[in-house]
Amino acid sequence: MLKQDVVRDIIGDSYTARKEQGAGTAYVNIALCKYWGKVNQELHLPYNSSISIALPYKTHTIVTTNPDRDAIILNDEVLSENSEFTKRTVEFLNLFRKNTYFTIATKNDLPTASGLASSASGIAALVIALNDLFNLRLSKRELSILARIGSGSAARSIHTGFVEWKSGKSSNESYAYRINTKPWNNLRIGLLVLTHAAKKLSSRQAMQSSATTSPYYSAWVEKCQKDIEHMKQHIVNHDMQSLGYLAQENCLAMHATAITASNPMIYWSPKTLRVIHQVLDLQRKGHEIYFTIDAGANVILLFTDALSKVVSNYFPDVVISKAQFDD
Ligand code: 2P0
Repeated sequence: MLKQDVVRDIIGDSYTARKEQGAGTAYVNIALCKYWGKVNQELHLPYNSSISIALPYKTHTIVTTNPDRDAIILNDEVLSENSEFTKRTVEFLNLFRKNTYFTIATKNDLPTASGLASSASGIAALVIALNDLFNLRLSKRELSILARIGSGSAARSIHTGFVEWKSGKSSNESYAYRINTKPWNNLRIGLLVLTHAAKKLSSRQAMQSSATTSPYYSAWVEKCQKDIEHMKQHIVNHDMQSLGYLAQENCLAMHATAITASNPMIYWSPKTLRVIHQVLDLQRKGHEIYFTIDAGANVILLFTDALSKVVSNYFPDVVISKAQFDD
């Protein structure tokens, strides 16, 4: 099965632009139980399920048809055909075009100091905008599957709140849904940008290298199966301490597979390691603060509002936000 078959299964062949423009908004997500490796590279079917929380930073995208060529406008700037962003967007649009081109105008509302990636919210917003343009009225499950074939973590950005992306055994089974729980209003997420340097190896390459060469990869997948079930309980219970420790442990296990790949990826900088030690010290002093780290050097802190002052004093550059629970 190819990506194109997934699209055809979901939207058929007879779709066309039904209005002048389609619009879509999607939020950034941070994984508490990580996605790290694919069983199926073409369809982005992951080895394990993952869980994320939405942040209040979003991508808003407007799509129109264009008779002449694709045009990609990012934050009011027309991008060149050769930019990575244009290439990735055009490649994804190829799955949806029938003798037509598109103009994509996309805006990211992320604080520049946040160090957050917008690729997941970007693909999710584009899928929602295409659904609107073609007036397809797809379900969130179908939108999540379409976002997944663009980029795995985008499957989760179709929703807000706490989200589980079920690994599934086939394309139809591999989608994200919102975990049913009441909003957790005093949860806080702190973003610590420690470097603006580009990654040396993309997550896509690094996760595959971990999956195929790390001696610990099978232990990681086994651990994830347990972590997912525990994490869901901690979310429903609003249990900061258990959620924080588990998110931290899951992150370290993911990084262990990257560090032990034959092409080792050590994403942490000396500054990252310093923050890790600072957080562990705070924990030993009894503070409920925890970290998670994605495929990069920046650190994400998890705590409740009661600790916001302590966190701001300790980490003056931290950008603190609530989680996003509204669509
Ligand atoms: C996550 N990451 O769960 C993990 C944690 C990075 C570290 O999802 O190849 O950009 O497009 O499916 O979604 C980054 O991977 O990879 C990611 P593709 P994606 O958030």
